Amino acid sequence: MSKNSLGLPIGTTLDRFIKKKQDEFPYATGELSQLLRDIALAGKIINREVNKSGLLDIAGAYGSKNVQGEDQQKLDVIANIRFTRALRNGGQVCAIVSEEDEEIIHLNPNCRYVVAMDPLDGSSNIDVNVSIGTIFSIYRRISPVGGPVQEEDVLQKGQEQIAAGYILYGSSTMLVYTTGHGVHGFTLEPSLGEFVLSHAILKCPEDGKIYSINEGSWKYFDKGTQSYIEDCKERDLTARYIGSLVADFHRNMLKGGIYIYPKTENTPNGKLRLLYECNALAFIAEQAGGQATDGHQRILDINPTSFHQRSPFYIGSTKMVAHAMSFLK
Ligand code: P6P
Repeated sequence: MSKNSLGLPIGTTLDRFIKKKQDEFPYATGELSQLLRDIALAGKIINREVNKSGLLDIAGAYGSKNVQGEDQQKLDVIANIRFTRALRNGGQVCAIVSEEDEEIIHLNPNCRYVVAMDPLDGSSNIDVNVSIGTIFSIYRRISPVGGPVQEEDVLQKGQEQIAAGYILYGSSTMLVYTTGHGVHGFTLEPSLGEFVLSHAILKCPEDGKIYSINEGSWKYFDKGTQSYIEDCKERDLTARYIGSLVADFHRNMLKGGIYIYPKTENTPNGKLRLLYECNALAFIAEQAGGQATDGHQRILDINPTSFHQRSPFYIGSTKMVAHAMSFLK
């Protein structure tokens, strides 16, 4: 039977992969395994709804704004409900921080894991059938199990993540995650309803020729970022910007590239949120051999001070991020 680079048979399901990885850690209780399964289940449900959003009355704006003051899309709200319900029912999570909720969502105080998530990033692309994604981070709580979840349980450095991943609802639906032992990608086989191992040990090329940034905001960029973009053009690099972070990040991780959402006059701390966008993708990028900074420091070293704080974001191939940062000194 043909095997992949992990020595696993082709067609290994996510469930079998999780179990195999759990067996490699004698003290594993199975709680994290169950949590990953719960996330995968919610991802399948969202996938089903995303794929039909044009047919059901679930596309378009919901009519309210999220904590960021952004118009919530109907699928934003649906995704938030689905993920919260899956994690509540899965029984492994004590609290959630979600882009769609201002405050901590308290679940079961007897559980050890905290989840920070963007249930559906890039959702304004839903109506025009462009790829979108779910992003999640998993932490162990700091406060005692059984007691009320504290802010300290949520405001942990990205370096403390136990696991992180994303689900990309694209031309195929993929779940990509790490538990700190490499990055692995699973593709949903719709006829089976199973995520199947398709990208064992994902690695980000140390250099690349793709840069992703919204150049429409050029005049609001700092001089350093402007100079870096001019340098990219001088070197005939390729501009690719989908306007959906997970899709841009995923392509750049596979092919080599850099994604930038810098600080601007309108967004002095950048647009992307540290807890449930930057940290998760930074953990994955580093595990794949890439890099992620805020332009000056490693994303995973930033001490969070609020649930929805934003950060400038430079992420992708190590040599490209380092080169970009050389323009920002
Ligand atoms: P802009 C989507 O709203 C998002 O959070 C990311 O997915 C995406 O990369 C970025 O914002 C797009 O922002 O300002 O370029 O439209």
